[in-house]
Amino acid sequence: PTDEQWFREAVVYQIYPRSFQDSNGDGIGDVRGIIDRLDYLKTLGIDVLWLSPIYRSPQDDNGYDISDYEEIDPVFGTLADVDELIEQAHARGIRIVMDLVVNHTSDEHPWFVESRSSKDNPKRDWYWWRAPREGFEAGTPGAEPTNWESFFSGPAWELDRETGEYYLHLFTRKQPDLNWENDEVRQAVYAMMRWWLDRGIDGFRMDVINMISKDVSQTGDLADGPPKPGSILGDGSPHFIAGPRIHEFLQEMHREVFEGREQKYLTVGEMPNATVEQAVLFTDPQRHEVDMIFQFEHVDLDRGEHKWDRRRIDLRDLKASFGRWQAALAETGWNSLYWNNHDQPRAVSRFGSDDPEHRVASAKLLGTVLHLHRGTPYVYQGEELGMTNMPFADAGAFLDVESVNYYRTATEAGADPQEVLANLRLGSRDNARSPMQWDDSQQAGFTTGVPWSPVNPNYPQINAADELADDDSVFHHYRRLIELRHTEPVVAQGDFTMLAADHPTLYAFTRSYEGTELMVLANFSSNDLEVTSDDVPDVSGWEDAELVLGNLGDAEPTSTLRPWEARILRR
Ligand code: ISL
Ligand code: CA
Repeated sequence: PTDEQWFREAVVYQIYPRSFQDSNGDGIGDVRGIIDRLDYLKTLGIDVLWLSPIYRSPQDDNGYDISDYEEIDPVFGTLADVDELIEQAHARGIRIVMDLVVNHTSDEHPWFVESRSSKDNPKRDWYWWRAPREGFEAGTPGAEPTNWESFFSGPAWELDRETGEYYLHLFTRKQPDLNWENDEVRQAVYAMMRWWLDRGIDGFRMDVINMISKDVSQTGDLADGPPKPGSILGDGSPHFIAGPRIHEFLQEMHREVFEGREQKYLTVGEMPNATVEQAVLFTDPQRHEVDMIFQFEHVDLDRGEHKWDRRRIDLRDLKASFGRWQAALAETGWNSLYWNNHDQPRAVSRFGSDDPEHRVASAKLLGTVLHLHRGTPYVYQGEELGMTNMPFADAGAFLDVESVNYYRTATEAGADPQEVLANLRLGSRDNARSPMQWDDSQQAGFTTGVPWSPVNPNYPQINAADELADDDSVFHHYRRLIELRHTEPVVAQGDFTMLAADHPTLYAFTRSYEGTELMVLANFSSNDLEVTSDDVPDVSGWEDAELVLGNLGDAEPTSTLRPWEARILRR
């Protein structure tokens, strides 16, 4: 690949700093903790680290509410620590990608403090301020300027009593949305991005970046969305997802921030609700927007009617989704690949099996399947150990603002608390945010103090120290998958063909590049699975193929895949 496309051969590892490694015993992970664990990451073999936000923040949404983009929050460390992290990572050939959260700031950011101070403040227009709805008294239900529901429950508008106007917040009320229609806002963001690049970082993961263009083109202003069943609130997303100026903004950002620099930076846009058609536009290298996006189709498959209702995923739907994204971005653009992140339940509990009997095999299977797709894989901290969801005792065990708000509003609205609790156990973001399990010492080696979020009680059985010492561990399987991407060109460059689309438990596909062909076969079930050319014609001719990597070690090549077995074959 050209140097421009280096990210095709790269594997990115996501760190949620608050839960990765505490270095000073205050119970919160920090930058020094990351530095201390760089050798672990080097052993795993990853190429890039993406850090969730460490900027100064009131921590209302664990750092996704930023009050100073050019300072590090004291709980995480200092700018000097970050400089050292960049240096130490680079010394090991690891790049650093920072989170860029510019759809909104904290309400404690000086920009917002000024903006809210009066109606004629020069920064008033940097955010979305609107008068109460006509005919309604400020502060009464329905007086919000539009009916949009916030992602974290309740209206997306908050009344500021001082000036009698509402401001827009798609997330918590401490996360006011920036007004990207305002040129000064955009220039301020670009200047901040350049400041970080000059500091030596290697790219950005852009938080909800497809929401920065709000649609004011229809009526000249923000407008109501379709009503949500059983609620006075509505769905505003048609008015802010991939709005009319989104491509213009991203192209402008590229010109103002990245163009003319010697280095090729990594850019990945987080884009809830993005369609595959949009993805082609966003990631077409000719258009100079972003290298790849995080799409949500596969992680929305187990959502029921309401965001929080859960149902078991049908493997056929999962394959149809991945297959569609692989096909659509085959020629133009590029895929990101992920099973989980800090907003999603743990992969092995959700797509595999966290039953002790199958956990290791299914965690390895999931890694095998994902890393062999065409695209850039992302590993979320602990995924490489097969870390599982948390056993939450009761509603009081949830810490995340999204979970806490959901529990409160849903039960207030009359939902059965047991049902709400069941939904939270499966879907809460807190599942992903329990501390990294480093070893079997107290608090899993994460902290010498009291962790901000409890460690999973299964840490004596699931931890990095044990896995490093065991060549058959999930960790070493991930290490081999990453190495395979680096050594076997077909993994990064090859075409992708999905097979057996209608099979309920077999995930099968081929990759091909310059005369090398790989086949991946994976049994997504806890039963034996017979794979013969009678039921899967494509396997004929592969009977004697070389086993490049399997997840059950001692496999005799037979036509039977054992529970959660995955094989990578080459010919
Ligand atoms: O978490 C979600 C579903 O449970 C998503 O709706 C999530 O809010 C969405 O993916 C946007 O996420 C990003 O922006 C949020 C922040 O809370 C998330 O942690 C971040 O990844 C607001 O900045
Ligand atoms: Ca700390």
